[in-house]
Amino acid sequence: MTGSAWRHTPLYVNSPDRTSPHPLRRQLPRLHRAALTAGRIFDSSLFSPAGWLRFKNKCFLFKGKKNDIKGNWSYARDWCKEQGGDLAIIDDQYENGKISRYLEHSAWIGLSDLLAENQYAWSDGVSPVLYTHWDTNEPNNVGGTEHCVTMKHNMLMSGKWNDDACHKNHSFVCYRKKCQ
Ligand SMILES: [Ca+2]
Ligand SMILES: [Ca+2]
Repeated sequence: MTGSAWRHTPLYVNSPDRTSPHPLRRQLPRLHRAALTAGRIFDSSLFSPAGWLRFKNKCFLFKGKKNDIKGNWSYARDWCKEQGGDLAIIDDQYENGKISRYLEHSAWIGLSDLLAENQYAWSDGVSPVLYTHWDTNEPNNVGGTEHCVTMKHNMLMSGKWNDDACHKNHSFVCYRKKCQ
């Protein structure tokens, strides 16, 4: 049955006293249980309704695919904060690997050495740097102007980190604790 047929099917037919439910009416409890079950599966699966992806206890959102917005590092951080999160904080190889598989372009993450050269810190100001995954010869602070970090993605590889100039527009990855 199509969705519109479902909406327009009366639940009571040919029953003047409305005590004889339409056959569909008898299916409602089962349909309702199925919907609830589907909801639970949906909630605990990778995709949340708003597009956040759950990897263990964190949720990540990927911006900048195809015609989606891109931005410089500050814009990206502000955008993530408006969503109740921050730029992605990556604490281990598992998270790095999962994120790298969803990238379509190199993307900003929350790491920078904006406050002090070569003293890398996460943009929330408190999370310790537990893990890094620098590409070969990175971070190299080219021209003394590279203070924000991307996770690289290209035809050959995905997932290695590079310090880049913060004013460049890139895709970006947000994170937050709750998916919804
Ligand atoms: Ca730097
Ligand atoms: Ca670099």
